[in-house]
Amino acid sequence: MVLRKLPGVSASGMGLRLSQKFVFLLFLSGLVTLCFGALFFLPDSVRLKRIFLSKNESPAVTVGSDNELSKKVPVDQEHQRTGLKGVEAIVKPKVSRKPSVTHGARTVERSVGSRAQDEWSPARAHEPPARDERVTSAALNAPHGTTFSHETFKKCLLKPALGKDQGNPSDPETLKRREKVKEMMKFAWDNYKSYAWGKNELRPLTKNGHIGNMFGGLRGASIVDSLDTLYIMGLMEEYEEAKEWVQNSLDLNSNGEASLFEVNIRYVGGLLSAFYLTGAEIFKQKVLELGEKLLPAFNTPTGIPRGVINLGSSGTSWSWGWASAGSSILAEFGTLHLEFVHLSQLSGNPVFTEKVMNIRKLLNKMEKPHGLYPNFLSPVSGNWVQHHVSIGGLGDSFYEYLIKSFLMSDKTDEEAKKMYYSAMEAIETNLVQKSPGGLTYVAEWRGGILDHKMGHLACFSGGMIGIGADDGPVGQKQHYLDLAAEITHTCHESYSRSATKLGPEAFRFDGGAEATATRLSDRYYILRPEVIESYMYMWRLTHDPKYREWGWEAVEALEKHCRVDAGFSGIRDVYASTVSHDNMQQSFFLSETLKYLYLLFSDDDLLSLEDWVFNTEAHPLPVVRKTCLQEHSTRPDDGQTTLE
Ligand code: DMJ
Repeated sequence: MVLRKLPGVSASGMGLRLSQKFVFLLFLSGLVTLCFGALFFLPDSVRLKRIFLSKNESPAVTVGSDNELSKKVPVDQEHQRTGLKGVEAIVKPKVSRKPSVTHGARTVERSVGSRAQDEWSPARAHEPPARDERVTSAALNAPHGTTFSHETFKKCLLKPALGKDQGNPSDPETLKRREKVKEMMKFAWDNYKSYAWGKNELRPLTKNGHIGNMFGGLRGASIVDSLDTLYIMGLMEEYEEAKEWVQNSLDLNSNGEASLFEVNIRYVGGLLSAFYLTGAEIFKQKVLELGEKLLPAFNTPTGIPRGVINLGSSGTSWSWGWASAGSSILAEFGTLHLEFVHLSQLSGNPVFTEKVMNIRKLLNKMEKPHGLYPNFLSPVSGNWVQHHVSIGGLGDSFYEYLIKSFLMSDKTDEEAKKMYYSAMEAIETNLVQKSPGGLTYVAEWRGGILDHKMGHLACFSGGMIGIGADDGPVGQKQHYLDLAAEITHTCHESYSRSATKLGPEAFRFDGGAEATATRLSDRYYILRPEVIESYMYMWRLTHDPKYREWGWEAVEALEKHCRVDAGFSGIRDVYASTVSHDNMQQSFFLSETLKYLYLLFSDDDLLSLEDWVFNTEAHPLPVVRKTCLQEHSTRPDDGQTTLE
């Protein structure tokens, strides 16, 4: 618009008439309002909103009414809950990295992982938290409580960690078997060292290293996962190499996208147990530094962490692209408790325990369909997202951590105990089945409909139910021991019904199947530990020699089918007598499978179950005896941990 002075028209100072000025100002203010408003409709408006609305000023609505979540939740998040803007508004941009290298229906990338995750595919669900939302090193090192003394801790163990004689079994046949397992560990380690040192895993066929993308740029997963196994096996030279690598080369300043769950169970768990077993200060330093980096994942409206976190300075977190509607996974956010309680114990900083207690409280209060815990939960609204329930993948280690939290608290954590036994009751009522052939199994539940399948991952439950047998409702001990034995028997059947005597990834009990895989895509075995894990616990609980026999069958099968020139490899089809290898030596093979086998052939006082609980990656964490620790810490002769 051109503004000119018109003849005969009075004009004010700037040469404009009053009405022209008014129109101009009106136009200008309209333009400004429009531009400002438009910013809020752009897809990536969160950052701008942050500039204009401080965290505390977020407009809020009330979500729910009868639980802890009945509090202020920013409108953006409410939109996700009500679908006003749609889930996509929150989870965009959706990065969906589909697995690339397939063998069967899965890939190494996809199946590397865990009971908790099936695919690596984070969806960016949240902007980075502001820097000041992070817990700073200063806060972490603040004098929150007492300084942890390793000497005091050792006095509170009922038995020496490694037993009176390193767990040496008196029976020569068992000793021979134990030596064989030790040799397997040395072979796996030596090959990792020769061909993949510093990488996350060994590729034993191609003789190189694998990094993958689960650990956000962290390296040396096989080293950190092996520390305690090497130590308890007395492979001291190898343990020293591993320790030196942690000291000089474990770089925690990585900047990639990591699975919170995987980093926690392997790195945090591995470093914690290495510290407790050896007292070497370096492990404590590293684990506290790493623990701090995980805290931003909890910056969600509910405090339920997202699955993927950037370990760099941004602390950005995401939900998995494959998880429904930006949800978090039960087995991921429910598998932090043991490690986080120990992070608080070592640092004196209660923040770690607070984070996991918040998760616990929230889950405890929520309404549960038939008393069951579905696998997907929104970290924004705190509501269940889907009604899929499983004691295998996606759900499993949540239940494991309930009973182990109780045991690790020296049986004082009543809330964990109550939640565990109620969950067990619901699982027994709704999921536990008997096949026509008389095999007991735990089915999956999809909104009330049973899927008659059991995953290899679910086979850990034999051991879990076994260790929980003592403390259940009165008169239930034998019942739980029987159930544990029946499930372990079923899992053994899934091994013995295959050509290789190794078990498939999932087996079914429908269409005439009894503990066998019916789909090609379920036939692989990736050196997983769960079945052997249950043998180990059932041996310790019952001393029935069949568990050692079953363990030995597994050793022979591993030697025959999985051992290759340069390490151990998973196989693609357990039913084929001529095997095809997947070229991956998983880090959990060293951390779990071989450790559980070694313990199976050792005396019970090697890592006694009275003193230790194993995290879900088989890293032993000590029972916390608060009263004992306090009593000893007041005595002057108790030293602090020393630098090694
Ligand atoms: C391990 O990383 C852990 O046991 C996890 O809980 C499940 N998946 C693997 C082993 O199968």
